[in-house]
Amino acid sequence: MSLLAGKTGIVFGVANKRSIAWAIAQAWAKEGAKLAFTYQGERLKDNVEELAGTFGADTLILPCDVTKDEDIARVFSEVGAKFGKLNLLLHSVAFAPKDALEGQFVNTSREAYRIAHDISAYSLVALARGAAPLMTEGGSIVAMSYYGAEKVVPHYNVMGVAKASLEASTRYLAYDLGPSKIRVNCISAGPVNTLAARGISGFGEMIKIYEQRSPLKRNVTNDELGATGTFLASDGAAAITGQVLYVDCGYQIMGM
Ligand code: NAD
Ligand code: 0WE
Repeated sequence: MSLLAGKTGIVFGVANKRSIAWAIAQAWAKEGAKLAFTYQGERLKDNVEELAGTFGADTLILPCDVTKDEDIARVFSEVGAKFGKLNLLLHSVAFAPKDALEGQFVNTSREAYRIAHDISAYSLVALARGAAPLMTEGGSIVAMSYYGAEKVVPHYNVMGVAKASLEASTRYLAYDLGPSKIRVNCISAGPVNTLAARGISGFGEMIKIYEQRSPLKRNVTNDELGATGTFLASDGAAAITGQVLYVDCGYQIMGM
């Protein structure tokens, strides 16, 4: 039962083995998808080559800073040359300058606001536009969001506003690309202890709060995010587009 046999995909956002992107990539590969990977810069090259290399020496691994149009263009040109077509795209990329996640939201600088939105939200639009011409059989685009998009999570600040933009962009992209049978959805994940979460003061407390208050009384696992990623990529989700799926042990339904 290989759900993604014959499908090709590209994964943006692997930094290390804890990355949500790596969990979803492994799940996609296990179901038979053939994957290409990108990494943000030289700093992460060795990490990604070591991880993605486990799928075979001929795995396509390319640098891509999502703030650079020329990087994005080169990635899709090389993916087109290698695969001929594309079925799946994972967007698992976010960044805001550290100081914007520490003080008050009211003090967000114009530059921090711009950077957070460029990397964390606009990049989905740019990647979808690059991928669409290769998604000749239709496709599934999946992006990662967080509850701070809809409710105030102290210190998430400008990232919450950028995630709201990511989720709205998901709906507009779903509308534009629907006629081409390209679906676009977000997974809104509960907190996961990754590189992007480490060093965030109070993150440990947040994990405990989910354990206490979520209906399932625990936190989401990377494997569960992989499984939802596989579902959204598969034909089982053929009629699901423009949605935000909460993979958070039910935390989002609670009023208190
Ligand atoms: P991570 O640090 O492993 O992944 C973040 C990725 O973003 C890294 O691979 C980094 O290289 C990439 N990135 C940042 N700037 C980039 C740029 N300019 N160009 C290309 N890539 C760039 O952390 P993660 O927790 O796996 O985060 C992945 C996604 O999941 C993010 O969108 C994040 O907001 C989302 N998310 C995380 C959590 C959590 O608690 N960890 C919860 C919900 C959603
Ligand atoms: O999306 C995220 C984190 C994304 C992120 C993390 C960093 C840390 C290092 C974006 N930019 C940066 N910039 C850095 O310099 N999450 C969902 C995880 C997260 O981050 C929080 C959270 C949660 C949850 C920040 C404050 C409060 C809660």
